[in-house]
Formats: sequence, structure tokens, C-alpha cells
Amino acid sequence: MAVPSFVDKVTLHVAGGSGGDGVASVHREKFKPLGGPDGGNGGHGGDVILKVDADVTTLIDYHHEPHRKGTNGAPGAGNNRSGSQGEDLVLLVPDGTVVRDESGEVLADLIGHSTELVIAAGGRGGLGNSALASAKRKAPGFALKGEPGDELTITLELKVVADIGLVGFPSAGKSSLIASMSRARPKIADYPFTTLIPNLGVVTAGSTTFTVADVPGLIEGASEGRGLGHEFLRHVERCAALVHVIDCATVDPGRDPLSDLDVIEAELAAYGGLNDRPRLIALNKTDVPDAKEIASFVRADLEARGLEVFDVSAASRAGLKELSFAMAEIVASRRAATPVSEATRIVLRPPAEAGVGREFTITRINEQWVVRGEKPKRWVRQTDFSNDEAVGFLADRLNRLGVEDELLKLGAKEGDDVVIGDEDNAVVFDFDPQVTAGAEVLGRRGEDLRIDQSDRRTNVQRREELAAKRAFEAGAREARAEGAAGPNPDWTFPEDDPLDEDED
Ligand SMILES: Nc1nc2c(ncn2[C@@H]2O[C@H](COP(=O)(O)OP(=O)(O)OP(=O)(O)O)[C@@H](O)[C@H]2O)c(=O)[nH]1
Ligand SMILES: [Mg+2]
Repeated sequence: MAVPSFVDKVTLHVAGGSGGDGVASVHREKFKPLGGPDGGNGGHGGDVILKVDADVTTLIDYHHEPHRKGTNGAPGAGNNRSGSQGEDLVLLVPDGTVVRDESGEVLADLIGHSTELVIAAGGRGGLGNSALASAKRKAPGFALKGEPGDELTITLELKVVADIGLVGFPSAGKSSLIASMSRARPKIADYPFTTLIPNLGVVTAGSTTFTVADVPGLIEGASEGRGLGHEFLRHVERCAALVHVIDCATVDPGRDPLSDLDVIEAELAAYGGLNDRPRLIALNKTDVPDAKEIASFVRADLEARGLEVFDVSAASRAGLKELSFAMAEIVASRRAATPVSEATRIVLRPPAEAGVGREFTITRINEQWVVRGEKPKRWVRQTDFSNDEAVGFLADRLNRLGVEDELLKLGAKEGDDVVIGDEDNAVVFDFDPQVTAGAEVLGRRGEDLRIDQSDRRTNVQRREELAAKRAFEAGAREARAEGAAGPNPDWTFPEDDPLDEDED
């Protein structure tokens, strides 16, 4: 049995698709060279969604392929075209799948057909320069990058959602009972541990339809790892009631119905958490004459313990109707007491990083100022650090949020390291509250850093430039007058009019 056919516990690595980058583009038309920014937004990345599907009974697919990722969003394009959204990846899981994070904490318990969980959200697409344009920033020469999707490692654990769980020694006839009471056709044989995976059957008694699960047989010491059964007891955790299937025909010396019951109860107690579940007793194989006799001997003892007892035969079907009606009664009363689990859509939200009601926190760690918060982190991811204007925009956003003021208040000095972003992907800035210093800079009020630092010319420079321009044009005129191949007469001086005042 090299290839497992049933898997009820898997570790899965999921990642939402990345958002597409926004694009910086300038509208072009004949005779209208600078028509304004028209770079479109990137599409959002696709989510990874876990969805309960009634037809799925095992997690085997994820065992074979444990890495799953949503589709990436496409980048934006010129002419205000948005990139297409990434497709969601829907992973179908069985009813009763428990989702845990790496630390083992339960993230969700997926119950009810079509229940959905967005386990890894896709990254947002970046805004194009068209969307970033404003009255003050008429022609942004940058766009925002798409963000990566959520990425996490989870475990999925299947806990069968059955109403009734059958427990008992190997070969007691649990699978035979399921086969006789429902249309399920589990494997049945006269050797122990025939059942290696839980079987599920659907039974109708009167107006109640319910599911019955058997689990691999239990033996003494199962809780210490003997046999198979203990590992599978989680599949009866959700059951409304447990039915002890007791083999009255066993010829095994040292076994009898009462001590069998005690052994199984001891194993259930060692597993824990099942004490409150009502029990029914099915004394099986009563088609065998000796077994019938043994069943009649022990009935009084069992009833004296307050247990409801049924003589049954999976082979002749005797007593099955009574047993199924008793099961139905427990199921119906439990259903009446608990609200129906409806299909729900659950979206996981990471806890607010900076704490409730705060956009960011600043902590001094190892001589560095560490800024934490969803927004700062996101903004850093959106920034194209090769573009000064984009860096200036980031500085602008951070300042408006109050990061710089807070740093000053905390006593940050010029040149201190300021760290923002995920640990493995952090960006380190030199704190420089007034002036700018290249790409690693927080501009004071988010001015366009390029204008701010390099393009402010002195009057002397301007005069020199103007003179150069005049000389250039004079040269061109002369060249034309001489009919020589001078500079192209339509060619305009590459700089703005040097006497124009800088904006702002
Ligand atoms: N005579 C008789 N034999 C039965 C009855 N129920 C089950 N058996 C036999 O008992 C043997 C074991 O039956 P299973 O249904 O496989 O038992 P199980 O409890 O599912 O056993 P494991 O899966 O190994 O834990 C098989 O040979 C069955 O044919 C019954 O009511 N009467
Ligand atoms: Mg079986």
C-alpha cells in the first residue's frame, strides 16, 4: 500500500496571487504630444479559497500537491486600460475540515455545504499614474506596484461530520452494520482492521435522515498507539451519539460483552472529550445461536448501567429498525437543540498590526526605529524605489499619517535608521526630517523630490541657460540663412523656459 487513498491530515502552503503593477504612461496623440497621464491600474491577484463540497471525502489531492497559489493580476497599460484580475483558486474540501495555522491555532472549522473561507487573499493591484493624478500632482511620473498576496502554511484536518459514530473491537461488525443500514458498501472481512479509513453511510428512520460513521476497530492500548483506532477517533468527535457495536459471537477467550465495553470506554476516556455523548449498545451477530444466548445474559447488567440495549444482526437485519429509530431520536433532539450550521463565508483578517485604533507604532529595536502598521507596510510594498518621485509620494503618505512627527517626538535624530515593512522584506531609510538625500529619503512634506533637490536653479544659472538658448537659436538661424544642414528648425529647446518659476 504505497500510495494512500485516504488522507485526513495535510499541510498546505497557500498564496494569493500578486497584484499587477500600475503603469505610468502619458497620453499621446498626433499634434498633442502631452495629453496627460493615462497609465491604468494593475488587476488584483486572485484569492485562495477553501470551499466545502459534499462530494469530496478526502484531502488526498492536497497531499499530492501541497503548494497552491491564486493567479496573479495583470499589469495596467496605457490608455487607461486596467490589468485583468487574477482568478481565484477554489480548493474543495470535505465537510468538517478544520483549518489551523502553523502554530496549531484553529482558524476555521468548515462545516456546511458551500461554506467558504478566503484563506489567502490576493494582493491589490497598484494604481496607475492616471489614478494618482491630482490637482497638485498633475502628471505623476510613477505608478504603484502591485502587492504580493497573503502567503501562509496551514494544516487541514478532516473530522467527519457524522451524526452517529460506531465504535467497537475489530471484527465486531461495524462496517457490516453500516452496509445493512445504508447504501454504503464498505469492505467487510473476518480479519481485524479491515477498515482502514472511516466509512460513512446515510440512514433514514421515520422522518429523520442522518449519517453514520464507523472508525477502524479499537483495541486495548489504542490510546498508546496500538492498532489503528485511536488516530481516527477525531472522526467521531462531532457525533451526536456513539453506538457500541459488541461482538457476541467471538470465541476469543478472555473476551465477553461487558469487558469489551469496558475496554472501549477506557480508550474513549483516554482520548477524552467524548464523555457527554449519549451511548447506545448494539449486541451484534445475534443470528448465531450462542451469541443470542450471551446477549440475553448480559442485557440486564447493561441496562442496570442505564444503557439502552439492542439485540441486532447485521447479517439477518434483525433489530436494525429499532436501533435506527433510537439513533434517529437522539439525532433529532440534538438537531432541535442546535442551530443549523449554514453555509457561511469566512474571511480571515490578520489582527491589526499596530493595535486597535492605531495606524502605526514606532519601537526602538537594536538602534533602529521600527515602524509597524498595515498602511506603512503596504505603502512600502507599493513603492518603486528606483523612482524618486514614487519615493517622494511614499514620504508624503507617511508624513500625512504622522510618522515623521512621531519620530521627532520620540527623539529620532538625523541619520538614524528607520525600518518599515515585513521582516524579510523591510526597507531601511535614513531619517532626514528636513532635506532630501537621494532615494532613501523622507521628504519633508512630500514635495516632488526631484524638483526639490536638483532642479532649483540659481538666477545666475538661469541667466546662463537663457544665454545658451539664445546662442543656440541664433546658430540655427544662421545655419538656415546659409542653407546649410543646421539643427532642425522645428526643434525646441529641451528645457522649460528657464525663467519660468518653479511651481509650488
Ligand atoms: N454471523 C454474523 N457475522 C457478522 C455479522 N456482522 C458482521 N459479521 C462478520 O464479522 C466479520 C467482521 O465484520 P466487519 O463488518 O468487517 O467488522 P468491523 O467491525 O468493521 O471490523 P474492523 O473494520 O476490522 O474493525 C465479517 O466476517 C462479517 O461477515 C452478523 O451480524 N452476523
Ligand atoms: Mg470495518
